[in-house]
Amino acid sequence: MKRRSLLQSALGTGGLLSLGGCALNPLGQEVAQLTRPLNERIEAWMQATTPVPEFKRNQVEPAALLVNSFNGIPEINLDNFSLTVDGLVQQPQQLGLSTLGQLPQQEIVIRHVCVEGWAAIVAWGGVRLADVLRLAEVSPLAGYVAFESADGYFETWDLRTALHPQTLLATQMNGAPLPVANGAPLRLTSPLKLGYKLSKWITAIHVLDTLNPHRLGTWEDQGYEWYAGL
Ligand SMILES: Nc1nc2c(c(=O)[nH]1)N[C@H]1C(S)=C(S)[C@@H](COP(=O)(O)O)O[C@H]1N2
Ligand SMILES: [Mo]
Repeated sequence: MKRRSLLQSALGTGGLLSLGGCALNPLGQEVAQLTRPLNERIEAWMQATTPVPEFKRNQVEPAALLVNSFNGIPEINLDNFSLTVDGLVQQPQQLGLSTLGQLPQQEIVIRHVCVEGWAAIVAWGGVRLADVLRLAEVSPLAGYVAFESADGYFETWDLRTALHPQTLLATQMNGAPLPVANGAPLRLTSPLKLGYKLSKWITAIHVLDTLNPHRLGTWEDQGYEWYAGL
């Protein structure tokens, strides 16, 4: 039902009506084949936009957030820092921090959960990853996103969770600039993923159509679950 109405609005009813009797069926099928991946993506997007309930600002637990870094704290030169967005996109980007600062800013108050057995309610501020990906014009063939970090950490995500409006590239934590230990200048945060999916010190985002099963992520390649949903 949904798919049919989307297809109709995409083509315009006039276009469909103007096709003659026997041309309608074969062409209609062909169009349905061609547009199916895009329609599924739009449906996935609509499902994904259900907001996850958040905590109140006065519920944050600053002392409960432990620093968890497998490879120390990398040195990042902020003067020439830029975030790369490339892969299956129409407009690859090199985004400086001032450009990211001009995008709409959002704060989310969510629980960070580490599989090692601790959790903390944190207020994160920053830009929606969806807004950053939109700047790059993601191809309808894309299905995954890979994140590279300055400490060598690597992660891959499904595009649907990446596009969720509460998935942020954070630059603020509990109302202050994000500390370097927690991933400054840019780290992922989302109420939909476990801690190890939330890469700190992100330097590059690659948009992908398929995943390399041997390169799913720093912990995933050692047996941790890939989706890691909360
Ligand atoms: N680049 C990078 N990102 C990372 C990690 C890391 O070691 N390197 N550790 C992950 C894990 S296991 C967790 S729980 C969180 C911890 O975030 P925090 O140090 O800000 O509490 O970061 C995640 N992102
Ligand atoms: Mo973690």
